[in-house]
Amino acid sequence: MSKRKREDDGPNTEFCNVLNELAEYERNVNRQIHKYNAYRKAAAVLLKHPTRITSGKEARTLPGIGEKIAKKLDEYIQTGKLAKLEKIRDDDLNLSIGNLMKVSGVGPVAAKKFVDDGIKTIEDLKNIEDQLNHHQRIGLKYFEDFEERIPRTEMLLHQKFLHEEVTKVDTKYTIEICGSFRRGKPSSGDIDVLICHPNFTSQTKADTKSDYLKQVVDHLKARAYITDVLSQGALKFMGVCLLNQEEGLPGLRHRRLDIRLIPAEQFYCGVLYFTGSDEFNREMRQYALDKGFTLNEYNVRPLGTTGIPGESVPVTCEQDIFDVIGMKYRLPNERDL
Ligand code: 8DG
Ligand code: CA
Ligand code: CA
Repeated sequence: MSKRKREDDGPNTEFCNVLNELAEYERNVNRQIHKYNAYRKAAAVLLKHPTRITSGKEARTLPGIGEKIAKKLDEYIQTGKLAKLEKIRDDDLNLSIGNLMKVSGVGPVAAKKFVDDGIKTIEDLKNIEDQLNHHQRIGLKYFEDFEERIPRTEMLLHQKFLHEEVTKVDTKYTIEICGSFRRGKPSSGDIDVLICHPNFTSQTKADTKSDYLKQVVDHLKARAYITDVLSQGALKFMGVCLLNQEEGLPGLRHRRLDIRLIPAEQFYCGVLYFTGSDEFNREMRQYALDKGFTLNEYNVRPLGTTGIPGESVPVTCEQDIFDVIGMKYRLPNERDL
């Protein structure tokens, strides 16, 4: 039901999946964001735990796992199932919402509203296209394609194509494909592209900003690589792409493509952030805080005694960021927690 598919197996993955399913239910059906967050946090803690937990009591000793969650874990450990989860899985409302949310552009709020209006299936959605926004229409149009993850072999072809084409626009562009691809995963949900240009920094005036991303997008449209636009601003493009048959393999599918233009001096903090994983980002951010720095997708800054961030520290690669906060460097493929 989750849009994020986990591929990694750890000793507690099974328990994490159970908790994540409960989380989705609380968010999507009950609109209980606090409960959602509590389950998500507990799942993240268990995912990182090095050994398989054997009881709720043991789980209770971990941060973020309280009595209620511990009880559920006990029930699951002892009986191999969870009554609440069985009920949820049979809950038509939950199933319908989860199903509609598979469409790109349909979030939990929209999905719930559709179901309340009697629109419960993908087929139902196709009958009310006029009530969908642009993003949702595109999501529906490529529904089958977007359901498929992108094999790494194809990701490598996108990478080659994008490198070639972006540097044709201007050799000064730097481009990096981030996300799960950069972490070395065997498949990716979408293509997360970051670009920068030395003449575009956070000091660049607003009126000249617009061009650096637009030029790249226009070129990729002209090459018939970009087929649809979901949204486009000066700094962020969200859309759909398709490799040419001659570029790669037969039977290619349309893929979700995001391109972000990052001010040159922020590029490596951006690459670090958009490489993830998001659990790793959270951990690194906390590590930075413990060492007196604040780290985000834009920069890394020292925190003064007053807790107010100072000037951002200049960095010229990802390694620099690790060095600044005194953390041992982790290769992208070591950032899946
Ligand atoms: P996938 O597409 O193969 O399913 O996985 P992914 O590449 O790891 O996930 P993503 O959703 O495409 O996000 C890319 C990276 O962006 C992620 O690895 C880390 C960073 N990121 C966060 N938080 C968030 C967030 O809330 N939304 C998005 N879109 N990205 C986030 O750390
Ligand atoms: Ca991705
Ligand atoms: Ca993405």
